[in-house]
Amino acid sequence: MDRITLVRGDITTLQVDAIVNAANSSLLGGGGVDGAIHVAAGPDLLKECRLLGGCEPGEAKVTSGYRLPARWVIHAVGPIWRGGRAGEEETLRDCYRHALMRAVELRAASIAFPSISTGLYGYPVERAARVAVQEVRRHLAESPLPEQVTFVAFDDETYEAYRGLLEA
Ligand code: AR6
Repeated sequence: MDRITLVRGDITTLQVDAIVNAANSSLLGGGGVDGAIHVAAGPDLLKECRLLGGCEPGEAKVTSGYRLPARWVIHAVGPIWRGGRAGEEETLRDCYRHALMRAVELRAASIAFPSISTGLYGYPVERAARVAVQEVRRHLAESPLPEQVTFVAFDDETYEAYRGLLEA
């Protein structure tokens, strides 16, 4: 499907309408991609996040992108991996689904996703990539927006997991 692209690199540099943040439920910043997004966007991002009242796992909330090339940040909260029997897959699916719903509401033509939950939250990369690709494909089959979805892999393992699935 040519509406899906895979790139390696730093999501904060991408010129897309919206980037997705792998946030925590406080929405007040953290490490990993969340930290990188807050640094790149500048302090006004945190000010807006403070007004949002947090976010439940599986949900997604929108802010402006401030100093980022992206116009919006869609903050999604993934599940913390607890072995796989605590509803992690369902919560991860909800994350992608709700982030894509926010993108449609914004009429965003392009969106980029990091590999939600597979860093500090410990979700196995291959399993998470399968969920991400399935949910994005499901959404695109039913919706003209966003026109383009980019998966951003920050390391080789993530890149290879997505490459295998997207070539299949
Ligand atoms: N661009 C793209 N991907 C990145 C970047 C970047 N600049 N930096 C890291 N990654 P993580 P999580 C990758 O830990 O597992 C935060 O503290 C990273 O290599 O950022 O959902 C939050 O506040 C990995 O593949 O997110 C939460 O507390 C992927 O992004 C917690 O971490 C996700 O790793 C969320 O943990």
